[in-house]
Amino acid sequence: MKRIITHANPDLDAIVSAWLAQDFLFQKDRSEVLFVSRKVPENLMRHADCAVDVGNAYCTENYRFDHKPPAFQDRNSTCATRLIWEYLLGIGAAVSHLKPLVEITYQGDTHRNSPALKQSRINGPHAELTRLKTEYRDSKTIYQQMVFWLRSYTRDL
Ligand SMILES: [Mn+2]
Repeated sequence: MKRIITHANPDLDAIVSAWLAQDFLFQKDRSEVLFVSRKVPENLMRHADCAVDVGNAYCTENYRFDHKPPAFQDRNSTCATRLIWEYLLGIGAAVSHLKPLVEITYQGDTHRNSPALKQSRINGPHAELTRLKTEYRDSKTIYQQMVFWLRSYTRDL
């Protein structure tokens, strides 16, 4: 069982990057996502097969995909979702159609603004995550529901 870690109370960047790890990086391997404190305990970090949007490290060989310092000086220069997506593109995974999702996730994570982001907050992934957070408290449940939604949403991209 591969273990992916990200932060508790996940935002869209944490959710999409963890989902990319599950469905496209580990695909045939069974994997689970653990939601941990943003200050990741050392032993959890060491034993994770992949870390997204936590850990402050960017190292593709170890599947560490965080965009916060010291990994990147400016955390807004990229996001965890974009980092793992670019890595997957590089190894030939079938993820190029996910570019619009990666773009709005990045814009939302870095407080940019665009018509696509506004639309996402109306009826796209941002809206769905906000809705799920009013319905559920538990990170794991919110994540699982969001994964179902993402799988069907990205079928039409
Ligand atoms: Mn992020």
